Amino acid sequence: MPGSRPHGQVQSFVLLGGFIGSGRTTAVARLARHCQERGQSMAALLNDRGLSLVDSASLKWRRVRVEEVIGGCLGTQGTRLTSAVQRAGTDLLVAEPAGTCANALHHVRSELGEGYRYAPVSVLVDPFMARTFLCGGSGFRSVYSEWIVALYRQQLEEADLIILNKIDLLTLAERNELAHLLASEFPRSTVLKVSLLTGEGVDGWLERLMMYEAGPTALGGDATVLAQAENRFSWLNCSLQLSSIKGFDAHQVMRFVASIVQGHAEQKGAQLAHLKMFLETEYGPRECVELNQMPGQVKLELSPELPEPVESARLWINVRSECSPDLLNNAVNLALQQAAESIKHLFLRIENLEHFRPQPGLPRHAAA
Ligand SMILES: Nc1nc2c(ncn2[C@@H]2O[C@H](COP(=O)(O)OP(=O)(O)O)[C@@H](O)[C@H]2O)c(=O)[nH]1
Ligand SMILES: [Mg+2]
Repeated sequence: MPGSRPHGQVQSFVLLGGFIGSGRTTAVARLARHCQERGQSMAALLNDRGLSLVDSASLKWRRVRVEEVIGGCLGTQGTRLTSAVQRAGTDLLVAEPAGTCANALHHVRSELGEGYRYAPVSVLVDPFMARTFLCGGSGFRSVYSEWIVALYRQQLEEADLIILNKIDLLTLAERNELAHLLASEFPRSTVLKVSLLTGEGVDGWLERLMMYEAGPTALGGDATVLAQAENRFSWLNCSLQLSSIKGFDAHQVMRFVASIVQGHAEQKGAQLAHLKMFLETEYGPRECVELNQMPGQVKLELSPELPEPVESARLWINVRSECSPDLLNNAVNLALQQAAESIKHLFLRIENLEHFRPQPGLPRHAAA
């Protein structure tokens, strides 16, 4: 029941907001490790749309307890949110709202009530996006529409802590300059410089999350911005089985699929906000490969090579872009078809493939 404290051990609620690609899932995994080391129980509340979610697969593979809250923005999910919290029953709940959400804590708090310790709201930022958001130039503002730019601002306005992530990619001077710019633009927030990759600054941040409380969440956010921004994005989620009697090179398959999807989208004038894949082998070493591409940063990130050819695997593909869902569907279908035709002995069987754009005005619906 909304407003009452659930059964179980739930005590602290940590919200990790931010735009797509800012590092929220990486932070969830880092927090899970922190809790494991201290014998605390933790569950990740992943808020997204549809089935076959890469982040869920990747976190479960890392043995993180995952509860999915599937539908619109986390704060609008009513009973789905309360049920997920009750199912979890852990010391700590770490929520990753969908990248197109803002002002989630305001709504979560009114849904769950005051029986929790709400940790300071952290909003993660990718330095490249933050810089082009603040200073212009080719990047964020040239890639996304005004609604997405407004959403990005709204996300940051909710932050108690702005987590300037990926500082390993910046010089010392760049870190300081960007932190200063963020602090001037969002004076109610404290800016922390962090690299989830190297661990720099992470302990100090986690300490604050564990010790302090969220500031007052007076802001409910501008509902028009949220609705418009959500309605601009399209989702594609897919999961499939891959097999080959002779074995296949997992990296080759993922590179191939990524390049066709990316190439097709570009050819049609679309920019992918993120293309993320996760591969889990069924036999032999259970290894994973993840791949992300950020706007303006052509980037292929692959986990270390699998030690031997893979005979059987499951692949998850998630694509998010400010374009039509059909475009994403065509791009992924083309990539899978060409992979089956061009990579010798590779057999693909799609389990689930859905592409959609959230319906405006129906914030509580679950994606089809
Ligand atoms: N260089 C660098 N990359 C990072 C860091 N944190 C996350 N990433 C990468 O940023 C990408 C997006 O991260 P992810 O956690 O999936 O972002 P999310 O969309 O906000 O959940 C992935 O390729 C991560 O490996 C960091 O501190 N430094
Ligand atoms: Mg994520």
